[in-house]
Amino acid sequence: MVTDRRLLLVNGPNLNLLGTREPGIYGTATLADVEKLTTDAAAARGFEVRAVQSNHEGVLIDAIQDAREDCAGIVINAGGYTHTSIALRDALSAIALPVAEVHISDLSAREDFRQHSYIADVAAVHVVGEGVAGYARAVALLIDVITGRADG
Ligand code: CA2
Repeated sequence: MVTDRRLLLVNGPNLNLLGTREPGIYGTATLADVEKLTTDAAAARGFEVRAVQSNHEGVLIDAIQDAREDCAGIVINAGGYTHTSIALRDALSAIALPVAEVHISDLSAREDFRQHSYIADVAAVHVVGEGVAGYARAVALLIDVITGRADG
């Protein structure tokens, strides 16, 4: 049985700029819109969301470590750290909670340096290139994993 019906939503560097620049790649929704749609998707399944966005790697790692205490899973768009941060990957691996990796854009259609994710193989769920709606799908798939309805 799941006792902590709470998810941690992690958005990494520059995602605070959503809706202000590069709408052709990232759309027009703001970070507040993303946090609301994620919260609504979780609420539909009886979960709450704690949201964190930071441009600082250590702040993200602290939030991930703290999730051990009271969260059942993590939805993460690590932004550019996806492609660079072994430390973030180690934190996700260490806490042993199910992870859903989300990317707004279709990484497979972008630059070579975006083709590798250090997070991919510690995540049970991957939603890539579905715009911000992908956060809602990631929540649904992650909750399926948490509640044992599927394995990602
Ligand atoms: O597609 C995604 O969600 C990314 O994680 C977004 C990251 C990028 O480094 C990854 O390769 C893919 C960048 C987030 C930057 O977000 C901005 C939003 C609006 C304007 C400028 C940047």
